[in-house]
Parts: sequence; C-alpha cells; structure tokens
Amino acid sequence: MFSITPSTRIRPSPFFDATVAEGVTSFTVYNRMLMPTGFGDPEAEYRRLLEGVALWDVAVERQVQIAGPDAARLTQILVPRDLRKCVVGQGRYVAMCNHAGSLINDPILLKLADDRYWLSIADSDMLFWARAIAAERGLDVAISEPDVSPLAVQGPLAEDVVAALFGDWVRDLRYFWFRETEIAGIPVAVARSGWSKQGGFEIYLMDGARGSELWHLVREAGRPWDIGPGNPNAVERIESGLLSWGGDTDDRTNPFEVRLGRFVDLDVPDEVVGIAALRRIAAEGPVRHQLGAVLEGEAPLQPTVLWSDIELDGRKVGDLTNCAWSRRLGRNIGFALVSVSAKPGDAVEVLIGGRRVPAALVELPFF
Ligand code: THG
Repeated sequence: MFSITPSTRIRPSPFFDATVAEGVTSFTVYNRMLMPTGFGDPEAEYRRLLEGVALWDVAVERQVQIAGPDAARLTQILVPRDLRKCVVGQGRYVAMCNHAGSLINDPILLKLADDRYWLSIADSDMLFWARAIAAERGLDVAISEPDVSPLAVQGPLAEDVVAALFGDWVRDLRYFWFRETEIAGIPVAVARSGWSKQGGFEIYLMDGARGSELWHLVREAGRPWDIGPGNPNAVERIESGLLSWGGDTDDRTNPFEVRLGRFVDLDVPDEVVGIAALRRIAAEGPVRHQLGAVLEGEAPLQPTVLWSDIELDGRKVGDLTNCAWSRRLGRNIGFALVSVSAKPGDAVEVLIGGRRVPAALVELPFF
C-alpha cells in the first residue's frame, strides 16, 4: 500500500483525529480535503444507516459564503432557482450551472440573513467561480470560505439522538431548514439534511478547533441508540437515487438530464448565469436522461470507477455512471445516463470488466 504525503494543499477536517480514533480505513479526496469512506465493516455501516444511526465526517462539504449589500442579488445570479420566497433559516437544493447550462455543482443553499448566504458545495471550486462572477458584474459582496464544517447524523434514529443533544425543537425542523445554536459553548447550526434518504441532520460546526469535542458529544448522546461511525454510503445513495456531482455528471450534463429539472425555474431574471441556455434546452428537450439499471447476476461485481458503455441493439446509447451491489435487491444496480431513445423496460447490455452484462432499464429511484 501507499500513503498520502502531508501537504498544506490537503486541508485537515476538524473531525480527522476523531475518525482516526474510530478506526477509519479509507479516504477519498474531495474539495482538497480527505473524507472518510469506510471504517472496515461495510455491511455493519450499511445496516447502521438503514436501521440505526451513524455519524459522518462531511467537513468536505465546504461553505462558500456570500455576504454584503449585493449578496441576495449575486446568489440569485449564481442559481437558476427562484429564491424570492426563500426565508432566513431555510435551505434549498440548487443546481449551479455555467453559461452553457451545464451543471457545475449541486449545493445546498442556506440563507443565514437577508445579506448572507452559504452555498454548501459538492466537489468543485465554487469559491473562484462566485468571486469571478461577482467581479465581472461589479457587485458589492464579500466572498469567503468560513470556518464551517458539517457533521452528519444519519439514519432512522438520528432524530432521537439530535433531539437528546439539542432539544425537541429539532423534531419540528423542515427538510433543509436550520437553526443557529450552541452546544457546550460550541457554535453550530443544526439542519435537517444529509446525503441519504434514511432521514437525519447535519450539525455545521462553526469552530474548527472543536471538532473532536463535538464528535464525542454526539457519540455520547447517541450511545443509547448504538450510534457508530459511517460515511456517505455509496450503496444507499444509489438505491435512493441521489446524484453525485462529478461522479454521475460530465462536462456537458445539464440539470434536466439528471432529474434536477424541478429545481430549475425558467422565469428567473435574465441575468442568472446559464438561464438562456437552460430555456433553450428545456424548449428543445434534453438529449439524455437518467434511469436506473438492474444488472443480471446474483454476485457482487467489482466496483469500477470508470463509466461503462451501455448498448441497446448493439449500439452505444449512454453510460453506466456508477454501480453497487444492492443488498436489498440482491442485484448490482447503477445509474444509466442514456439517450432519451432508451426507455424504462428496455433490455440493454453493459460493457463492464471486459464482459457484456445484460441489464434492464428502470425508473429512479430504486427505493
Ligand atoms: N451536505 C451538505 N452539503 C452538501 C452535501 C451534503 N453539498 C453537496 C452535496 N452534498 C449536495 N448533494 C445533495 C443531493 C441531494 C440531496 C442532498 C444533497 C437530497 N435530495 C433530496 C432528493 O433528491 O430526493 C431532496 C431534494 C429536495 O426535494 O429538495 O437530499 O450532503 N451540507
């Protein structure tokens, strides 16, 4: 095995020491940070997410803060979703696009004040993008990456744990809504959020020096519910149909192709980046769409990090963009980004690991 050379370019998560103490066994790189991807027992980690409660270091979901007199205007310019009704304390899932209408990130937007927003970003450099657009448009804003690091508590028992820590008010939080508060003097924001469909919360730590302390507070509060470590779960998110930007998207993927059309409002102002292209794509109809694929065979396939060709009647119609063994279905499943000529119910072949594997196209999500 090899190791990763320490560097100031690979920034530490405030929860790094805690995850090492928990026995983390693998990491990925995301937003120039390390994110845990396993704690040595994938089956237990999956079961904990589906039946119990798990604690995830998702500090890599960095915040791009937009503050100042023109913050509301710039945020709307960056996001093709109508934000006029978005109130302080509310979060929304948004599809950031470039001028061609291609998806460049899919953050959760949090409105902290009328003149202050966070974009909680996926794995691409939206800090540079936001600053460039602000400068080109001559807007009066301050754009920064604040000291804010989400810690996710996910699973059906997450609400009990978070309520034990913060109080029963968390039970009334609506999806993506949040409240700023503190726990043992540690400043945090608590949101109902997270990259799973098993329910849960994210605790946004606002003091990077206190990561271990916060991790242990949640760990102790979760003891009665047998909380344990985990990470964004590749199997569950595929079963649930959640998008991984950069994994399931390429350089020309637009929101309509990957089921994010419902987060695009075509009547936002003309100054919104990409809106002209998105209106044109919506009028013409997208070329590709995202379906599920259920592969034949009852043994787990070796996971692949590359997209696999999908053929229909011997002709390439698109790509399998991910693949995982679904314990619940007893099949290998994945997302198919395919020509709109390929429909649910079609029998296709996936070229994977040097083999042609028969597969059926289905609607997403699987669950
Ligand atoms: N946590 C935080 N920030 C993030 C992520 C996170 N930023 C990047 C990335 N993950 C954002 N990706 C998603 C994708 C989907 C959802 C959440 C984060 C999600 N979607 C639901 C769905 O598609 O069914 C609900 C969407 C809705 O109806 O509004 O939950 O994990 N802090």
